[in-house]
Amino acid sequence: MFSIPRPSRRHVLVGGAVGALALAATAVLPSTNAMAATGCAVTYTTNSWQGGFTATVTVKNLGDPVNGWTLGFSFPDAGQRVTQGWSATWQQSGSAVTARSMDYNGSLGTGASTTVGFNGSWTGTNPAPTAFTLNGTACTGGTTTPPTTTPPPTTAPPTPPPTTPPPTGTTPVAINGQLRVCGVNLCNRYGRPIQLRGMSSHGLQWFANCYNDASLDALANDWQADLFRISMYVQEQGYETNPTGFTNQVNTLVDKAAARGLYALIDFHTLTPGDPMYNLDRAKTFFAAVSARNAARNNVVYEITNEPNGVSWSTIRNYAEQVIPVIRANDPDAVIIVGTRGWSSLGVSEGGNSDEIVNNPVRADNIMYTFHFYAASHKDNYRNEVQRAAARLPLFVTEFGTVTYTGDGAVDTASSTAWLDLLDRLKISYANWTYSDASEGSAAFRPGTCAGGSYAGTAVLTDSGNFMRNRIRTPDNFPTS
Ligand code: IDC
Repeated sequence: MFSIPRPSRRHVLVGGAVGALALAATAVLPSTNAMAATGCAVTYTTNSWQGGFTATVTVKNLGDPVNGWTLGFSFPDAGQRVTQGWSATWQQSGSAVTARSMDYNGSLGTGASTTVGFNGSWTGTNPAPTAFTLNGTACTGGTTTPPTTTPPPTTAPPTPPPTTPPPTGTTPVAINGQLRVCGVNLCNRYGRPIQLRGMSSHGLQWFANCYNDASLDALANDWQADLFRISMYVQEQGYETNPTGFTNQVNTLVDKAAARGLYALIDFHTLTPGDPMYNLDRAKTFFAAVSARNAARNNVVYEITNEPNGVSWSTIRNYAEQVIPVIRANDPDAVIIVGTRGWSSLGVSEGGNSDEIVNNPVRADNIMYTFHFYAASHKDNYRNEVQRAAARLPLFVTEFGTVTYTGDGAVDTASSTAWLDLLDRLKISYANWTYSDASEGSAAFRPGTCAGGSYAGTAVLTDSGNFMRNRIRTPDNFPTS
């Protein structure tokens, strides 16, 4: 499913050849050290479409450690512009571009690499830059330790990959592209209803070590998932303790999802307190940042509040009508998902039902409503309400468990199967709680898996993980016309 490249235009430049970059290590080492080894490798990859592109630039330090760096390059075409950068401070003057390191990625040890990126626009042509500098020093390629090193090899640059991409890619995002709500469904770029199936992270503040290239490779390739929900708690040592750090962590995971053709669901994981208004200012700040940063991406879906509880629908609606415009200002076409009353039970867990939403919908387009369930706790009366609501409201199951609402206990196979059969039939998208190795029944991985670093296959899975992997791995049904 993932063997064919996405329909993007890739430029890969490797150090020692065109695009290699020199690290001016002497600028940051003690001035007596004039013998610092310098050198690095750069990979510059673009994903381009008419008028726009996303560039991902990975810098690998092949020389001595540096602490603080400025990357420089020039666009070959005068119409190329950086519109929004991340993981560095980006500036453009004429065709010259600079990216200055941030506090958290300025230190690069020998052999270490860091990835930065930007969204850009272009008018004429969109070629990749061919020369880079770091801290003002032109790239010479490879590792250089003056004055005793041998010159860099003069081998020919590697053959670039073909510049004509295949007509279609096979990842979920390559096939479906920008999503939008049509009627009560989630539709793909062909305007056809689809169902996305995937997994939710656990709290990023606790399980950051579970979300990395290897685990997301397993999610995309072994699980063949479509969707990764990025659960950023706001309280419980989450976002409120370090807004910049958590925002960056979310953005990094959006990039990792995008690199694998997975949709990324950005979950502003409010839980306690249950009143979303408690976090309104934080939500505006957070969503302004992530929507500006990811506006040009087509794989992002925004979930603005996880599980409101103990508050009226009108309060939730009021919150939504304040947060949605913040996102729309930057990212007008993204799908946005609104939590519902009673821990996103459409009101059922607090004695209500979906009529309160149907009668007073959020006044915004291209939105969906959240429904959550835990299969061992929530059964026929909840299923009946979902079936009833699904005829009138676009629903997205952004979180559910195969176990009880505590997140623990045994898998309820019968109820979980009944739920997922229903969601499949109604083409309701879902994300399962959790893609983590938490010591609780809802976690997909056995405790200790994330420290081990190997995620594919069934040996690392719990009962819930096995059940979910089997459900998610079955072929998708994505119409392409
Ligand atoms: C649970 C976690 C658990 C954590 C607890 C409090 O599984 O490890 O201690 O949150 O943060 C939800 C929430 C989700 C809960 C989950 C299971 O969205 O945060 O996770 N649940 O209790 N709603 C219903 C169940």
